[in-house]
Amino acid sequence: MKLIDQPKAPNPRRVRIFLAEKGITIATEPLDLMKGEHRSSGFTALNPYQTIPVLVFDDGSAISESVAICRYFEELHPEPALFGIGARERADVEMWNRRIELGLYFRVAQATRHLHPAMAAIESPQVAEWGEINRNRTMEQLALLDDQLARHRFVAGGTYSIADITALVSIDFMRLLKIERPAGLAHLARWHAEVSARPSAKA
Ligand SMILES: N[C@@H](CCC(=O)N[C@@H](CS)C(=O)NCC(=O)O)C(=O)O
Repeated sequence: MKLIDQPKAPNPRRVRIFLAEKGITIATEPLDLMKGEHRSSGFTALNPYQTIPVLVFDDGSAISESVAICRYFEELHPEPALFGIGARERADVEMWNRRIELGLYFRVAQATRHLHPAMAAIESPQVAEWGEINRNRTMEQLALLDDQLARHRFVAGGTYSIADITALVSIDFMRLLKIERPAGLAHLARWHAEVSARPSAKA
């Protein structure tokens, strides 16, 4: 089994942090998005959607989508639980992971893809106006997250989960476009310092 990965890309990092939290080590194979390697026929056969990460099994079959890969490992290695325990906690984790992925991550990714010159390699055409709209809307998403973190230690409540991983990766991805975190969001800053200090954050 191996994970097709790129060290700087945010979605593969989600899986690497998840595996580090579980203490799981697997082989990785780097793929260079900037050289268009994800558009090769060999890679497209593994994932027709041409995105990484992809988990490739020894029989040649594959799973893509970061959350699907994480769920696979959660089933095999339930502890520590990163998708919640019990009906209510699982629903909270699902809700927050989707909110962060479809809200914050989407905004940061669209801003970066449409505004950062290096991203022209994978986003064509780049539409600067759409990038600016998303950069501005990132601020609303950060304020919503700060409000949640004013009341809870972690994104989905009292326990670290995949929602924290998705949020950490999204916020760190803001650095590429130099999107600043508003200084007033003290709860977000407190949480970011705490989750960044976990050994898994280096993954
Ligand atoms: N929903 C997918 C998103 C994967 C994704 O967008 N990966 C990026 C790297 S972070 C990618 O491969 N982009 C290539 C492209 O858009 O051409 C997941 O969670 O795995």
